[in-house]
Amino acid sequence: MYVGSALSTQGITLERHILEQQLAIPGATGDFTGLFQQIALAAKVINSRVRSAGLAGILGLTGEKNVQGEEVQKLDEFANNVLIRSVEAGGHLCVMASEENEGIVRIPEQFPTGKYVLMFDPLDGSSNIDVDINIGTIFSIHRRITVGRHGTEADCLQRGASQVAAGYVIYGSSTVLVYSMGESVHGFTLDPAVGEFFLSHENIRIPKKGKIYSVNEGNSLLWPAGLRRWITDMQTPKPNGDGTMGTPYSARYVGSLVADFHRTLLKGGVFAYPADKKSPQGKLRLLYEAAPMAFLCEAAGGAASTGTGRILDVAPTSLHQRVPLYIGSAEDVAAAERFLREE
Ligand code: P6P
Repeated sequence: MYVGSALSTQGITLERHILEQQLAIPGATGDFTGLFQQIALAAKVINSRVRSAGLAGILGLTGEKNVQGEEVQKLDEFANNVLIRSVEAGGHLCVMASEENEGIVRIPEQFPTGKYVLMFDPLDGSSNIDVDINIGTIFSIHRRITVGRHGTEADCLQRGASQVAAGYVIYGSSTVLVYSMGESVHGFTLDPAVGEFFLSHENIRIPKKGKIYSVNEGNSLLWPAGLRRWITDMQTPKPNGDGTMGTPYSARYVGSLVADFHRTLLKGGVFAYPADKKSPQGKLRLLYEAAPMAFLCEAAGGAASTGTGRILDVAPTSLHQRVPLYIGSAEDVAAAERFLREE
């Protein structure tokens, strides 16, 4: 949703908004604002490259593989480098982790370190780059729990409930940055005319119940019976209670987590990447995909579950561990958990 340059005159910038949010947090030092500014700068640079990728001939594969064993798209690599370079010198971080890096990303010796931990998926949904489908950047911020100049993997392996902030940038029909510090969720649309993010979605609240489900039904033969019964239930019209029949849920699936989650956050409903016979832990990564999205969803009044428990309560054991994900409107996620219990 691009509302034109009206934002540029009356709009609240991301920086102003974060400063105001910071003022509400006792003891906040402004460190946060600096870190967010660096993340926003990286988003603008990535956005610029994503928008011109087709012209710049950087689509397609570099031929190398990332830690997930997936072909690394040139844009993936570029986005990863931009994010790391944008934040490593600011003195706000003690350690980073990225989908594109097997181990932790250390702060170079020439730079100061700080009290935060940043984990990210630099360009989620990158397999959609060549077909011009929305992609995104996802980030998660924790406070460090170790002492010493550099952070360690232990600083990264914290429960999602201890995040101090999380967010994503969706490179879609417009470029929107959505973030939360835990209490509320806000969206900012990039005004390309001035290169600033302006408040466009204040205090996002997800509907308690929706009418859209989002799952890759190509995997349905691999699903447990309870999961199939859940999907069938949403496809079945229910009586309205006044003698008329309701309508079934609609199915929407982009295949890009940021796009499917952004729609779910704004319109309600549920997105799921379940565990199945092929992926016993699901496909999505806990630390830099499921946990930040769960943080945002709960802050907006929704829910996020592994199918049997709260995503934000999962105790991580490795940087790239996968987790099943059911996320969206609270009543829809609760229904999924009910059907999964009925194995
Ligand atoms: P599938 C993109 O590759 C991604 O990691 C997420 O963005 C997306 O939700 C999921 O995988 C799609 O996976 O198996 O349905 O193609």
